[in-house]
Amino acid sequence: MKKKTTTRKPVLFSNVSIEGGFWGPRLETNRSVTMPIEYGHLKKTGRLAAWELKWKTGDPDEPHIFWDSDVAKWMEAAAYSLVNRPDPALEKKMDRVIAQMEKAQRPDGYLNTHYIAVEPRKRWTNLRDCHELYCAGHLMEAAVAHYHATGKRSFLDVMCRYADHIDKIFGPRRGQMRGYPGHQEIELALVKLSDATGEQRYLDLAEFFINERGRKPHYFDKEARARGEEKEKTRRQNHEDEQSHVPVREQKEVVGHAVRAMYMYCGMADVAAATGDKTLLKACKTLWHNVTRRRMHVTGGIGPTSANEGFTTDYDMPTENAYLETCSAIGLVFWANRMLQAELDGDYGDVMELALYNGVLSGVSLEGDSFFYANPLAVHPGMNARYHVGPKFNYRRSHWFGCACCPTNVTRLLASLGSYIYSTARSELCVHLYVNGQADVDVAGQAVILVQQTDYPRSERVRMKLKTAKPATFSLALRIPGWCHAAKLKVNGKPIALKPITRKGYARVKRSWSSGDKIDLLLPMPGERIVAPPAARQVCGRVALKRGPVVYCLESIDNGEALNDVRLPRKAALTAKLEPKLLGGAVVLRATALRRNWDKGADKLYSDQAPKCKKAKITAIPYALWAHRKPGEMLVWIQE
Ligand code: FUB
Ligand code: ZN
Repeated sequence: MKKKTTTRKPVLFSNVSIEGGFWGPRLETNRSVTMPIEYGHLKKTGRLAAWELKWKTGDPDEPHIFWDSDVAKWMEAAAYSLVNRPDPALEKKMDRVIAQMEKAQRPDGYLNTHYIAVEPRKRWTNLRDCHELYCAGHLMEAAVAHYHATGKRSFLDVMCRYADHIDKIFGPRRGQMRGYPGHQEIELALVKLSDATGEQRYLDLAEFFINERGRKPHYFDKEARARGEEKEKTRRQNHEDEQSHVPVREQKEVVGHAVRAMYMYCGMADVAAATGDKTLLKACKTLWHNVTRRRMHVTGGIGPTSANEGFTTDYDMPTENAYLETCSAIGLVFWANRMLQAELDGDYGDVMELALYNGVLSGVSLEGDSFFYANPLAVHPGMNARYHVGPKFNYRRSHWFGCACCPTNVTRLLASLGSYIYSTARSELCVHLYVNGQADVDVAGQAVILVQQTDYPRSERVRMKLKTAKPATFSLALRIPGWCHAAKLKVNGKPIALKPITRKGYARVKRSWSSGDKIDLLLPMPGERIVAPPAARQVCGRVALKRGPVVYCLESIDNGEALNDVRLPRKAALTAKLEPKLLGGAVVLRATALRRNWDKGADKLYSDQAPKCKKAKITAIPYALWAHRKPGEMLVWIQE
């Protein structure tokens, strides 16, 4: 389809610097600690050596079907990091990996370490499960990032050859395969590749993959028969796991594997933006509504069960067993940012921010060296140690995983965080996130610098300053978060009434802006209680504590054991205090709650006596910061 672009575009991280404040130190840790550590893991586990194609049957470290994606996500993060912080040694390291990839590429353009080294005769025989197109997509994203960062075409050319090969194999023409990925990812990557190269075929291929999905006769059934597989009598049979149960425009509920779903919706939003296809955008909005109104956890985590790493039913909100993979919260951030460009609606910004500060950030430690895969909302270490076997479900962060999708995913998101803060349209500059730093943008035909000074979300105050060579008339659209009920705005010290200028969560201040103009935004964020609907039976009758976008939890190191015994009376005041020395500087919430006097000595399990309660002080910390001290219990949903 003919190319058509939406008018709103994110300001890319290359034009945004983030320093100090809440994010500066986290991003520095990401660059200087996490990235090198991850490179070490990629090396140690054989993921880098896999590209040498020396593996033989019987050797250790058999290249796994999605190892290529781990290396790719690391390469993408490294490329982003080169933009704002040139690093010749890192660039050389990347060049070496790229040279290895180029050498590994087959003459026809094919490139996948597992299928070249381990199952050379089985290329493209199991699209449903085997991740070839998924790995290709991650490599394409990395190549585009590397090209933008360095201007070098080395990686991009490799991936264009691979994309050309895939474009020959797949498509609607006679002799082509009408397949599509079991794990979506290549769709959004092909749109990026098309943007970077101007090659329309890549966009058309992304559109093909999206349009073909779920058509009957079902491709995955056909290929399963060709593999000689019996028809499976499992949930796989209905193809919800990989969101191919019906064509994408007919999908009304988010189902199946959560990361696959998120990446698919990103691809749909991208194709919709690039082609102007309103039916795809409409499908995205329907799915958005379903996930955010019925299937999203209070932390912005999604996909509650490990059974399919994904969605279950409406309002299913487990706590101790909640899976909520870090990657799926990351996928939600990616998708929300795309939806924001399609439509300036604070709903998207609110969810993006919620997932970022909670479901995503919990995935990496403050020190940057360990990670959560699952992000449950309650933990009892005794229970976890015994029954939630393996590092995915854990009460402390792991240094790495056999299935290591999450660590490098967080790294690439944080390394490009600048791209999620602003957008520009012809005469509009939008601010979605409040982050200390500076953006250099073009708006209304003028170069404008916007400086943000803030310690948000620890602080409620955001000061912005503008610099322009000459006055420029444009509208500054500021997200007024949905959780904020008493926002206040001043421009050059003069209060501006927000109600008349706020629509769908964005306050638009239109005027002629001059250098030195100051904007002060106050976003009061008292500690508050969040309740869930009765249908969310696992958490109903409980409250989650929240301050601004930050969700809180109790840990036993602050509150003693048996956290489920804590009851928080509705009237108990919540006080917020910044503790500069705690967990890198955290605002804690304190309250006087109640605890039951349970007769531990009684030799029986149950009691027919109403429990007597005594007062107990509680301290809650930001959820993303749990599991940094002595292991113990953790609880988000507190009994009221
Ligand atoms: O399958 C590749 C990645 O590993 C998925 O995105 C994650 O959910 C994990 O299964
Ligand atoms: Zn993951």
